[in-house]
Amino acid sequence: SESELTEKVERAALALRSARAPLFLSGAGISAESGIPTFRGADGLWNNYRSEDLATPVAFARDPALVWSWYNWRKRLIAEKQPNAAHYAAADISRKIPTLLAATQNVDGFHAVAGIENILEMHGNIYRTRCTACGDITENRGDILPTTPCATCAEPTLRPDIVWFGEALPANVLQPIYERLQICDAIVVVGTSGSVYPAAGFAVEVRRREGHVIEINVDEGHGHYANDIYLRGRAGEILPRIAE
Ligand code: BJW
Repeated sequence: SESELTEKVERAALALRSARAPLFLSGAGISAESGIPTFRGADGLWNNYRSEDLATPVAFARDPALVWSWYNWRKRLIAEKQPNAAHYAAADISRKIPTLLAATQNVDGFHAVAGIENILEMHGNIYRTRCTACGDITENRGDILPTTPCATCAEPTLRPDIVWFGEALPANVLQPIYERLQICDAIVVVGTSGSVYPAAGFAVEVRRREGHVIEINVDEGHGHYANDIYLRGRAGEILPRIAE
């Protein structure tokens, strides 16, 4: 009911404000209201595309043109859309709670556009390319072909600067998160199915330490544990209420 939700929003805001080492984690669901498809669920990308054909190093080695056409399509889609109320609320919360460490699994860059400071992009960014020959990372907003040359070396071997299945997450992103998890007493988890590691393990770790797990998701099947504050609903409606 509405009064139950209001009570939970207040508890969540209090838990966050009084936390010593708060952590924020978002997933594809936070961008759903911007019109960006999620991966899993009813309209999820993985219903029409096989992740193992597109989001693995093996897939890219086998058919770089196919992988690039998928990423070019997603780049164009994201370029037409904007951050929504949830991204702005997250930026608001991070301004009000300067100790908050914020991380996202999303590659759309919307958190940064909405003005959050220092968002840790765990799975990379769709507007960057990485040269497989020299490692050069460049902002690259246009369409890429397998023959598009790298600016710093002759090799035409640009890949998306994105973390695929089986690849390690960047250490400079993971290290501050793992340090935070050792002392984290409240985590806000927004719009993620919790099916991809290591991000899926963060709430588990905070629970183990008996911290608060504040979770926002439209789906049922979340928030079954003692210290959980489960807010079922759309991120764009609930997160702004926590930010108030
Ligand atoms: C709303 C909403 C609204 C909708 N409001 N909510 C077995 C056990 C443990 C681990 C493994 C294992 N087998 C394999 C692994 C490892 C693997 C993994 O976890 N696999 C699982 C599938 C089991 N992980 C990896 O490989 C990672 N790397 C790694 O582990 O490295 C180890 C290593 C160490 C040293 C050397 C070498 C290796 C890398 C993972 C990379 C993930 N990459 C992807 C795609 C690339 C990015 C891109 O192209 O965009 O990242 S997969 C895809 O899933 C994408 C996402 O970031 C990620 C997570 O998805 P997310 O964000 O949770 O989205 P959805 O769609 O799943 O959920 C959306 C949610 O929102 C739903 O719950 C909705 O209800 C909700 N929602 N609308 C609120 N309006």
